[in-house]
Amino acid sequence: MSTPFPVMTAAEAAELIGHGQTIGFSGFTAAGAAKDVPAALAVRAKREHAAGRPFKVGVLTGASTGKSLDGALAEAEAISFRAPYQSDAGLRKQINAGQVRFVDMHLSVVPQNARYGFLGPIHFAVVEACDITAGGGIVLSTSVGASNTYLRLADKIIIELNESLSPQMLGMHDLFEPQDPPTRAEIPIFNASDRIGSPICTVDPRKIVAVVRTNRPDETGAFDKPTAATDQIGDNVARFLVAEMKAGRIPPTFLPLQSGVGNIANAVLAALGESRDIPPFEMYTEVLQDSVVPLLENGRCTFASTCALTLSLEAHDKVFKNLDFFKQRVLLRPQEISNHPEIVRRIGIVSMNTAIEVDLGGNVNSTHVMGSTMMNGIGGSGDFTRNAYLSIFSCPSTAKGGMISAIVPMVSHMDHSEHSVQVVVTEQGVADLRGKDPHERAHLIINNCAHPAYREQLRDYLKLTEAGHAPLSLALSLGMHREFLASGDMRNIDWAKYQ
Ligand code: 0RQ
Repeated sequence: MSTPFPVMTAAEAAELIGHGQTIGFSGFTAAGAAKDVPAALAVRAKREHAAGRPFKVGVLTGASTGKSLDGALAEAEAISFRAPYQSDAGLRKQINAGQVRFVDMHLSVVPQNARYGFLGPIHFAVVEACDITAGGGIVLSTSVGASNTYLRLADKIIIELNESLSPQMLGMHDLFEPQDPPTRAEIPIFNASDRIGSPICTVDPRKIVAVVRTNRPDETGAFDKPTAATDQIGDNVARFLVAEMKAGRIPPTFLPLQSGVGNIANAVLAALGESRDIPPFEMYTEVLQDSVVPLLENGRCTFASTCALTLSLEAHDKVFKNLDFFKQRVLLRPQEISNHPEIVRRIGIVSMNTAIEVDLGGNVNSTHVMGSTMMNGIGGSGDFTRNAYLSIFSCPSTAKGGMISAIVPMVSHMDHSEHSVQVVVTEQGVADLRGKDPHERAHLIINNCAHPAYREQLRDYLKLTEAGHAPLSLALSLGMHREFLASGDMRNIDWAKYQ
């Protein structure tokens, strides 16, 4: 591909970026994340640090990224500020040590916050693309994330032109940015497959200061093998949804599904795909993982609107070898649209996300271990949960070999409140919280979702709670967390110790 823009190496492009600047990178999960330029920027930062000069940048992305972006920049101690979601272990350490300022946000609001000026100036957009025209038309790659907004807002643009991606990706994206208040109109999506925007992102070509040719695949990690617990959770969700359909609370044509990231989400989708009682369904989601590829091939999933194709190398090859087939069935949207509350509410999404812990009121913590240690971030789980037709959270009933109960009297941090969480699922069973008062919820969650090793302790806690609308003891509600911090095992809880 010839291009009229300055072609340079990643190292040369990294030299254009200054200390203290903010960069909007492409990447929504490792899919479509910039790779060579951030890796080169990390090398530059190390060189600057060795020479005694400060070098840190603010990093905005779509969501998490790959090891060449968050991993390399964290390792080089080159990140001053990071938003909105990340999953790199090294960066997580720096965030929790207070070395990196991390601002967790609902993913759907990141682009509008950038437009409103809430995130400060964006000096550079560094975006992976699979094609670029002389007039500044950019065909994005395996995710959209917030790239369309960063490209428009940034002072300068660096494109990583990934030549390993088929240029035939043209047509897989649907790029649309809403107007800003006070004159915002509706987003005219009425079905998961509706196209409302442009397949390319057009930018002012004068802003493109560098094109870096690359051919690196996405740095997507492999999935862990399913466990008995993840399979059982998948099964429980599938059986619950079948019963809902049979009861007439889900239409016989079914509803579009959203599913989070990770092994549990992958297992849930696999189970839904296998269930012959669920009709072929659509997805309106933010991340499309491996398990959906065979479902698209065999027609169990008829259409998937997503923000990212987060695929292992094998699944990626499958899709790209048969791209025309998948282009008819998959659409990539900006995160502002894939996660937009307006669309989620309108088309009636069934949302399925993963919890770290759930409390007896039905409040969910998706982000912080023991209240203070950030795991990844809220991601899109709040965008979907709050606005879903039916919101489901699942998790194994215990963590860390049984020493932690995922069902606790009160969550140590709250991301999704009892007002938004409708159904809780563990490998033990399903607690359907709709229409239940706080006392009924507490009993349902203990009986149906808590691990048997914790049920008695949780029932004892309920006996010790004050009378009132909600069963809560201000003195004891974090007792199980305190016990874990004291003895390393929540099973040792003795409520008398904490009264
Ligand atoms: O720790 O990695 O040390 O083994 O948390 O837990 O069970 O492997 O599950 O990978 O699906 O992650 C909520 C973090 C779950 C994720 C969360 C420990 C556990 C393990 C991971 P190890 P699992 P997953 C779409 C929607 C928020 C964003 C979201 C997440 C590690 O799903 O980040 O949903 N969600 N976005 O041992 C202490 C507990 C624990 C615990 C689990 N109660 N206490 N540790 N762990 N429960 C995606 C996007 O928005 C892009």
